Amino acid sequence: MNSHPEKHHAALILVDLQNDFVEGGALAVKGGMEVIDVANRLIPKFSLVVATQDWHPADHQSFASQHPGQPIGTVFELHGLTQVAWPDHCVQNSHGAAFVESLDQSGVHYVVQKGTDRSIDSYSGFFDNGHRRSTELSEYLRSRGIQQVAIMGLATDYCVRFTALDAVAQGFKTLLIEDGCRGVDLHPGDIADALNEMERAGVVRIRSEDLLA
Ligand code: VGL
Ligand code: ZN
Repeated sequence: MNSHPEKHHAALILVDLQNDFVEGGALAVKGGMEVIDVANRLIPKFSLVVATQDWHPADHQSFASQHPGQPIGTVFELHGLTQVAWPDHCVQNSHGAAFVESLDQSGVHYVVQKGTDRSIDSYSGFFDNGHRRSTELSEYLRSRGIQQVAIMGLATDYCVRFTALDAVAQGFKTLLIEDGCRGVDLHPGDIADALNEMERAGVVRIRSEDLLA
């Protein structure tokens, strides 16, 4: 399979390249800052670049702080869905929610904000975790003739994983840029499991060099 995107039908999707997910942030992903250079090298290669932005109200119900006695990293049920209790992160208009300063934001054409409804989490850039509401990202991409997406960002085992799985399910040929991703690995093996799950679903695993050649 040819992993080179056809310039006019491919979009780059940058997942959650925000201060809270890199070193020093509230939900820092190990090595998160290392993927910013990968993003900056890829951005000029795509005619369409989309960035997702985790964008929570301060009282978002995925925050452990909203559930006294619920330690960070533990799992609970939230309105019928399994939910990890996260530290407060990516609060709307906070520094943590802003894109990493060194990211070439001038090359980003469209920002998808997600996780804005306090009652449900939204790992994917396409739908909330219950697939109850769409962000209309699919429609946005299709209306621009996009048939293929290349995805990278943070975190491999959460927002990247669900964005890629939804992209495939929405009918996009979906490439995962592995060296452009870092994961949480709350339980060791979560990152490897996420990569395998994406591959089984039809996601094609590539490296940034494959797109830069
Ligand atoms: C994410 C946990 C909570 C992510 C967002 O970007 O992967 N993970 N919110
Ligand atoms: Zn979040």
